[in-house]
Amino acid sequence: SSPDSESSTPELEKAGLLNKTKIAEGGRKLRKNWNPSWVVLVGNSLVFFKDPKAQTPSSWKPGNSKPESSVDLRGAQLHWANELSSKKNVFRLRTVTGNEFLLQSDTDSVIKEWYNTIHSVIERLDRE
Ligand code: I3S
Repeated sequence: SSPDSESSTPELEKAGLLNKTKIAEGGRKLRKNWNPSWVVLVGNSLVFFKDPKAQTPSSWKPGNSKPESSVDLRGAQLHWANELSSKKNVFRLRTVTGNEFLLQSDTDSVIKEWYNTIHSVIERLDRE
């Protein structure tokens, strides 16, 4: 792609299904509630949608599916966190506002790719 499109338009970097639980909101600890989530990395944000498979076909037409929540990756911290769960392949994402999420996949290659991609976005934002 041209340098122009890379610098101006937020591009879709990655999308897929992960298990997700929010464990803190504004620094306040929350009770875990794991759920499958459709995760989209676009521009500087990680956007969460409800698991499309859990929805009716009509509720997930383009433009019809609204995000459940979204995370600004600027200044965020990313760490492997297998000690925070009995599940394997868990990492923790902490935003500057003190929201914390655990993300997980049973598939090693899937979680590694997500970790690496999110990590590179955070590093890019740190350099800006
Ligand atoms: O870290 P915890 O508290 O052991 O996490 C487990 C619990 O949140 C549990 O919920 P209840 O305590 O409401 O039953 C969840 O069902 C588990 O999935 C949590 O542990 P894992 O190890 O799956 O993250």
